[in-house]
Amino acid sequence: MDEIPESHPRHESLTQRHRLEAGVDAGITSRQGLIAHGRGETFDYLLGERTLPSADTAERVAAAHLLRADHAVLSVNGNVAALAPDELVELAETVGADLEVNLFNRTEQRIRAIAEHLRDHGASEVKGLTADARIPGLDHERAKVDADGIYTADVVLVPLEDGDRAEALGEMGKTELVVDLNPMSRSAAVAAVPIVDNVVRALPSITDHARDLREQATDLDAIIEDFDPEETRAAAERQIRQGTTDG
Ligand code: PTJ
Repeated sequence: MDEIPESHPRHESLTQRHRLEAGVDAGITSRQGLIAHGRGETFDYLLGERTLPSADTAERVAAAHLLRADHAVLSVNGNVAALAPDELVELAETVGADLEVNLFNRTEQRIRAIAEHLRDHGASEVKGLTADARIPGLDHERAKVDADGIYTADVVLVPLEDGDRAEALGEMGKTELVVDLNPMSRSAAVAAVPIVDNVVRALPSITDHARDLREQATDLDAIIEDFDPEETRAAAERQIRQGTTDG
């Protein structure tokens, strides 16, 4: 990463690519993760590589859900682990959530590498290794979860999700907070709180909102009830299709 000067106009974007390359080399990120990132980059470019006001609102609502939860879990895949390990650990600590590794291209080796990576970045406990429960209705590897983690959580934050599991978690009655740069994705469509933003910006923003909400003893129920998930997706879609700035 040293070779990209900070003054380079694509510095942030190139840094993210380097993190993912390093993630693949370290056995954390899957090669498919590089393709998924490329898709995300396109949406991010069209969104102006910034947090839209509508996404910021969604991030505040996500913070409210995480603070109000009985048992919140942040689901971790190979992309988010490579892109934002510090931010994941900080958010988990701030809102008292568990971190659980849950992979689409699951191997024991990758699960262990990601758990170790998160511990290197300060996580005290990382779930996902036990995998003693299954999400009903899913026939791929993402169904494998910890009984005392995602399986029993009431609120789950799922960055860069695939639509299948997003739907299955919703059917289990969980409140899903989905970070996905594509407002038209199935995951965003089924989420209680779709956050159309880059996970690199979304996680620290949720943490900041959680601190503010707690400091100001804000009424969490009111924030959550006022939120319209369709409107936040529509605002992002308008930005992408028309380049309007009312997002
Ligand atoms: O680590 P694994 O094995 O669990 O695999 C993770 C990936 C991401 C490879 C897997 O879940 C996958 O294939 O995902 P999809 O179906 O390609 O969906 C990824 C979604 O995330 C797409 O809608 C992208 O636009 C979006 N996305 C990509 N990068 C980012 C992003 N959203 C937010 N922040 C990003 N940095």
